[in-house]
Amino acid sequence: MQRIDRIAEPWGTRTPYGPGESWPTRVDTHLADGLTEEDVDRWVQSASILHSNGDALDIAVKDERIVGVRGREGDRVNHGRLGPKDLFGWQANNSPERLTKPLIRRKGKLVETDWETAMSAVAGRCTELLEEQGPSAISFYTTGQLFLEEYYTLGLIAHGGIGTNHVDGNTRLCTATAAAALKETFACDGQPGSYSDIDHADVIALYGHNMAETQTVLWTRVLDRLAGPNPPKVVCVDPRMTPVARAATVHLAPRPGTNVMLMNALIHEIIANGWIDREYIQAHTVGFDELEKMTEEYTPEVAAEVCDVPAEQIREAARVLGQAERLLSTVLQGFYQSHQASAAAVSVNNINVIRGMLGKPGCGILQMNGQPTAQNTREAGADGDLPAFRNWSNDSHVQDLARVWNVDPMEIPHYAPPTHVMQMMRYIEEGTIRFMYVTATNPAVSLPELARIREVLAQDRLFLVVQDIFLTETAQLADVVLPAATWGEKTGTFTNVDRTVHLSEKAVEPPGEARPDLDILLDFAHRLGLEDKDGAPLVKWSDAEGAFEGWKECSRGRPCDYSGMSYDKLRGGSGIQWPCNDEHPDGTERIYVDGQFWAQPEYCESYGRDMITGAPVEETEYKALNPTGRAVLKAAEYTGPHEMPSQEFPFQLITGRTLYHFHTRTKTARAPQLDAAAPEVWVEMSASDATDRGLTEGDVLEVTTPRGRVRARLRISGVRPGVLFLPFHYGYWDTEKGSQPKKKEAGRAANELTVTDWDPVSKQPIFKTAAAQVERVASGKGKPAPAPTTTGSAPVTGAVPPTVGGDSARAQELVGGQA
Ligand SMILES: Nc1nc2c(c(=O)[nH]1)N[C@H]1C(S)=C(S)[C@@H](COP(=O)(O)OP(=O)(O)OC[C@H]3O[C@@H](n4cnc5c(=O)[nH]c(N)nc54)[C@H](O)[C@@H]3O)O[C@H]1N2
Ligand SMILES: Nc1nc2c(c(=O)[nH]1)N[C@H]1C(S)=C(S)[C@@H](COP(=O)(O)OP(=O)(O)OC[C@H]3O[C@@H](n4cnc5c(=O)[nH]c(N)nc54)[C@H](O)[C@@H]3O)O[C@H]1N2
Ligand SMILES: [Mo]
Repeated sequence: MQRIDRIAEPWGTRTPYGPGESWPTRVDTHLADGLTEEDVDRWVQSASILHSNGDALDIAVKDERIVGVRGREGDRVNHGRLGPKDLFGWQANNSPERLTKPLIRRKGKLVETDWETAMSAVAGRCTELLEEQGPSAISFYTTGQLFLEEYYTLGLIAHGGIGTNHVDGNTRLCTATAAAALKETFACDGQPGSYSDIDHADVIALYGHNMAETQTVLWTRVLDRLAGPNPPKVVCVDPRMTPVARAATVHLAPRPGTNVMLMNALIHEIIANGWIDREYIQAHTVGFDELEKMTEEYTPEVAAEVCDVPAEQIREAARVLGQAERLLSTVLQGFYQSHQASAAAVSVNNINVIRGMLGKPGCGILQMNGQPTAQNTREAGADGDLPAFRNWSNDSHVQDLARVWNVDPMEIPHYAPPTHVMQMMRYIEEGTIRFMYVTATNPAVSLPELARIREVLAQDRLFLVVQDIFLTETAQLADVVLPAATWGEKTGTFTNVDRTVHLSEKAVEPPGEARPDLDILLDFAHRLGLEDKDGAPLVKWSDAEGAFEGWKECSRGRPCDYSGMSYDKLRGGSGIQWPCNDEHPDGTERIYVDGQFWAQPEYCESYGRDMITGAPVEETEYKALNPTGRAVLKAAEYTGPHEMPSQEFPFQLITGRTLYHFHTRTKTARAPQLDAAAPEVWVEMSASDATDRGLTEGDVLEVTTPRGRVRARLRISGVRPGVLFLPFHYGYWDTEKGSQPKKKEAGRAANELTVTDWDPVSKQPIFKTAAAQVERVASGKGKPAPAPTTTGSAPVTGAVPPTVGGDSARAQELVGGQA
């Protein structure tokens, strides 16, 4: 047993292993200072809620408080390991700043109130507007951080009860493109890959995915393969020198926004060299000829020019991908939040499909999720889609859902695609949406172009309900704030990237009067008097397990089939991968085995969209294209990013994450070890750009775009020349002033700068390319930027002290076989 500083060593100790072997276990534990395992009263089963990886863990409880966590050794996902956010993030639950009472706006100010007053205000205003204007006045904006049971209930209330089409999740900002890419290629959401593909792969390709910082435990698995015999080759596509890039066999650092150009060149090379599985293509796909034709002109030389990557490097990457025998591909925000997001992500699918690398150990695609429960937002229909991957443009699917809910099919809106959140903001701006119920998301920091968002959300004619666990920037704009219980204080299930479902049990009571999100939603439904077509209550459950049972029925026979699971079955052992049903009682490791897809016109979730315009494909067109339900190869030509550098704004700005923080930091800033590792915003620039401008590490800069300004210290890092990187974690709730930046004032949230623009197919906002300028406002006086040294933000100049956590950051590691 050893105690490791897991701030200084985020991935912990290596446990090397070889191809086809099982990943050794390593049980990681962190308890509050001074406590040992003997002091713990009980351990309660759960999984991590601070990323999409689904690290299984047990919550340590002492004196009815959470005092730590321990990885679950027997779980298929993490084999006992935990990442820094897992190890330290739980402390936020115990923060004295938690919301403990409902708040209501009186004379312009939020004041404490009781639940009765708060809920009758919420339900009352909703009812009024339904009478005045109808369902089009009402909108819901949820998250990827609640539980499956809560999303399913929310979707039922919004779609089956109120009948509004204005339902979306922050998953729109996050992994709408993952869903879109899977729907384009396989006509259905759901990840083809399994995490155990890492154990078998000989090539792992990461596209715009900084796995080392964003799924630290999954990266630990890759590091352990890299440290073992016959390691896999790693291909990394990222304009920054991330830890993934440093570990890569080939690192391509394209200009932001040029992913489709690069992908077309890679596909061109793979086809030109015959590195394709013609038999598989013939038997299981449609669209190959168009793909070949479309990519014909995209030679490595053409791409080299546009992407500013040497042609020889593109050839080298194509060779590695083309000669792989077991290829695992992963995709995340560097593709999803960049220009031509869906087209780029679909191209990654194309590579695996034309190489016939699907449904076999080591051959997988992970169109990654980011948030812990984002998969469930999508499955349960809380992102506006219909539950259980039903197709809103297939009338028989709508009828089937109406049967499950016992409502009239005409009451379920399906006349048009669901309203995405950026469109909802527009409708609020125009005044047609007048009620927005926000659950577990902080749009006043996370949406693009914040000056506009603040204005939209602060309007008097909008009734804004915010259900959160802290008084966030968004909550400060609300008419009613509802205090929620969170992870560890309520029970429910959630599903990670590789379809593994975990149960997370209630460990302790929530603080004060805070209530589980599910209970609040049930209360709301009852107050609205929502009924089914026989006059019985629409929502037929009163607790999480009841909601799960309802969901099982809704999912029966659909791809994401949970009908074979139960809370009992999820207790004790490992998480279970869907589909889990009579045929597969223990779940399903890999889908799309032997070229079998869920793409049949009658069964599929989606007929797809046009890759350039985003217009939905009609049923008849889809039937003609893909009558027997094969994988669809779709190609798109490259078009340049909308906002290109100019003389006034010479840089390309990208935004993203750091290892130690989660999103708008409402949780991680309240965990001292995590906060100290990256306490303030910074901006990254390459050494050559800094030298050209006479800037040094730590200088205080102002970054400007046509939308706003942000002030941050300079970190000279391995980002490619011409590009600036800003972490998007830093809002203003924890600043001295705690208030939004005034007009003309520099802020610290990256989204002061980002642009109101989205991908035409997935409607995901483009957070990763905008034109920007920098100006030095003060010398750093020798003080370095507050950025970590352990990550993609590692300094390349000057003497910057290494990021360490010290004694309070030591976690216990018990490597398998050690006693
Ligand atoms: N530590 C931590 N982990 C997290 C989260 C967190 O907040 N903190 N959030 C979770 C969530 S919700 C998500 S969605 C995931 C996100 O996980 P990631 O997608 O891995 O994280 P990002 O930093 O947003 O972006 C990844 C990379 O995209 C690169 N990039 C930017 N523009 C381009 C481009 O045009 N082309 C290419 N090829 N690359 C580009 C950036 O340099 C960056 O390194 O992380 C999850 N895990
Ligand atoms: N510029 C830029 N912007 C981005 C991104 C980027 O890379 N760059 N990434 C985008 C992505 S991928 C994402 S996922 C979003 C994330 O953006 P947000 O969703 O706005 O970020 P969070 O801070 O995770 O907000 C979640 C909120 O839910 C609250 N919460 C936590 N648990 C519970 C619970 O159990 N119940 C309730 N009711 N509330 C709870 C938290 O306190 C927090 O306020 O940001 C997006 N915005
Ligand atoms: Mo995300």
